[in-house]
Amino acid sequence: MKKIITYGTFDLLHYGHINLLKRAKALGDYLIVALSTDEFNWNEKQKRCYFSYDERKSLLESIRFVDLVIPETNWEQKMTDVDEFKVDTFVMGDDWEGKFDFLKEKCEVVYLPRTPEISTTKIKSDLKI
Ligand code: C2G
Repeated sequence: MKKIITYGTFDLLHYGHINLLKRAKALGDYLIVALSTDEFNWNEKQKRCYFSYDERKSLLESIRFVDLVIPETNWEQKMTDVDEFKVDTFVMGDDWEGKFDFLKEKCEVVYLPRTPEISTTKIKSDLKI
């Protein structure tokens, strides 16, 4: 079984996220999503989520491409996650191109093109939230 892992906030879940998860799953048989906790988002990414971790987790778990959701609580956990879950491929959108190449010693690293026209920031500004 080929195991894939990806990381993110996935707040205001939209089709750009779904496109990423769909393509990530197509690279293997089992997709793990490491979902940024509310604390990690605020402390490390200065992102305040609209939906809580539990709400974002339940949304992701309802997506047929997603097999397991685990918490992302720090930047450093990727190296241990890859070992602990016996991951074959690490996937991120190409806005992160090159940032996680250190994982190449442990697994395949794939950066997929982002869906260019959509983002949570755009949704919020379009809705004037
Ligand atoms: N994404 C995409 N197209 C978009 C928006 C997002 O392909 N229009 C991808 C991103 O490239 C990322 C994933 O969807 O791979 C999740 O996006 P975010 O929730 O914005 O993730 P981010 O805040 O970048 O957190 O340790 C890594 C971080 O947790 C990534």
